[in-house]
Amino acid sequence: MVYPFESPTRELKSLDGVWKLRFSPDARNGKNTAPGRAPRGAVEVAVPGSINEQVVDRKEYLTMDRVRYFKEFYVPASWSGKRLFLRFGSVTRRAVVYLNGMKLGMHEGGHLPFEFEITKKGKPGRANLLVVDVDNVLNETTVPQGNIDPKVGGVASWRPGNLPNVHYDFFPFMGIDRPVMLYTTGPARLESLHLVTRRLRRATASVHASLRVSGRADTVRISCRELGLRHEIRLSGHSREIETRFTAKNVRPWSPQSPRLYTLRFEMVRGGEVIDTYDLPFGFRTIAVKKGSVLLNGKRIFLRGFGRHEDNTIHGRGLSLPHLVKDYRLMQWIGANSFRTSHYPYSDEDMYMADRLGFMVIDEVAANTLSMLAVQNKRARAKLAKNHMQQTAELIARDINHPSVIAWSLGNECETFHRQSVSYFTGMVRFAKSLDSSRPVTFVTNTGPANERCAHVFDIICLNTYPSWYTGCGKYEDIERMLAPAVEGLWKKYRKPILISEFGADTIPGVHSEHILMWTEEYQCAMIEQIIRVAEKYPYVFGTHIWNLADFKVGQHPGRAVNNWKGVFTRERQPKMAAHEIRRLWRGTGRVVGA
Ligand code: GCB
Repeated sequence: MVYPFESPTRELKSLDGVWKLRFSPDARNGKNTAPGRAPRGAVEVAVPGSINEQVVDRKEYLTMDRVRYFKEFYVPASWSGKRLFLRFGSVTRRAVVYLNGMKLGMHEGGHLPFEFEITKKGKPGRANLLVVDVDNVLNETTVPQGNIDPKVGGVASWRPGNLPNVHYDFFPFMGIDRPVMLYTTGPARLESLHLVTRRLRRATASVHASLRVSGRADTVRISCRELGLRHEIRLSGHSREIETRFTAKNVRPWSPQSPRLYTLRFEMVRGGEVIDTYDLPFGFRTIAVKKGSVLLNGKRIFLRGFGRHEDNTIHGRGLSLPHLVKDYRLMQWIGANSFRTSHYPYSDEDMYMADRLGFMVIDEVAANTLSMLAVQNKRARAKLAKNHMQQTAELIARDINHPSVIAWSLGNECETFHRQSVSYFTGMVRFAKSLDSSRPVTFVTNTGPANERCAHVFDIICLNTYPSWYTGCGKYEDIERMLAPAVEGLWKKYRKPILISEFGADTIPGVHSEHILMWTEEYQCAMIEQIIRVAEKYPYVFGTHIWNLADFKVGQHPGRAVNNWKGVFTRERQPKMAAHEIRRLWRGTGRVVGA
């Protein structure tokens, strides 16, 4: 699947807006046929947007249960005879989709797009009814997991009684979180596209392309006007899978300092006529791991940035473009050059912005704090692995062409300290590499060198560590002493580059103390500054990501007051004191406030 950009042959229609919603008991009673029209009593809800913060009823706010969405829309009469597709940017977490009473299919897993061809089912020039059943029911084999009995121990025991019942530290928002689009293509079209810059030397890039096409065409043409590039592939017989190579000359490589993108045009040609056009913004760059360093275009990189969340007031996890623009502005203002999509894939819109603005991204699948103890029997573990692989495959297929993506993260804090996890993650890494061998594969661990068992199967290590917060509470002066054994120990044992991928302090905006106490703004400044200073001394540490860019919503738990307060900005994106301090550190502005 490729992102639906419009083009000379493709038209788009957004189905975003106010939809109808039913917290639908009938669906739960097993009467699972989609009704012909929106029932009376359905409430209104905005799409895209998570449901939870749009409602006021407490039960509805906490819901992870099944709901049913309804949307009436027109397929323009002028689209008659064209191939027609219906695309969801993401639905969290499971969707069953019906059009005009017919089931189109289902999709399992949030945070990733899916689409259906509706050429035969959509009615041009007439009203169409779309019905989407959505649920966020989690168990030990879903990715992420939820409703795990804390008695199994390990990560499942972290937040017993958390409401909603997930053992991790972010609110399990549900709903149609990203744009819904209707779009047309020509009679033949590009189905999928994987481009990898294999070699980039003296401004000449050698690119390997794997394409899948559908429909009748005799030629696929790849071109780039700015580069004077033209490459044609003749289609023979019924072959729809294409492997090809082309060379681009006089290329300016993509980098954070100069995020140069070129428009690559893909045309389906039949009898000399172009019947479908697809334009992809693409950046040429290479990424490699060498000894203790990560190299972009052959040069060592150092990441400065954040773990983030897709989280905003009212929108929940729903895409809000003004918030997205603001988050990038704030990251630029503070001097960040990178982030991790903690703890699930972010929107397409976010990833394209990272390409354009030159951010380096560690792209994480939604495998957050997988409890391996909860899947001790073989069948359950195999089911979890299958879901994990499916989401990894969908993530890689969606994001492989983004120059901003420098690594795949296969999970965050997933009990990699068990012996049984080794075979699980060995298989997972092998699988990811079979889909993309051009990028490093990583994972995020909070396990020290003594207990870590899986790091050897990954290319780089992301370490979450909270010295002076969860350990050595309040002792920010001791950070160097606390950090050293973890960082030096992991390096000695594995000899792989390390990113300090999380560290931080909960900070209530406006709370101060001359004694630099936990939860105050002074404490956040002091501990972040210390960790950055210490981490930057290690030659094999290739970056620091502060937890978190902004405060974010969590479930109910005695350790949290509504939000996780480790943001450097508030949930409304106002800077805390630390934001100014970090800006001074990263941009060398030399002053705490002012331009
Ligand atoms: C972590 C998790 C993250 C939490 C954070 C915290 O290690 O990866 O999801 O929010 O710690 O603040 O406790």
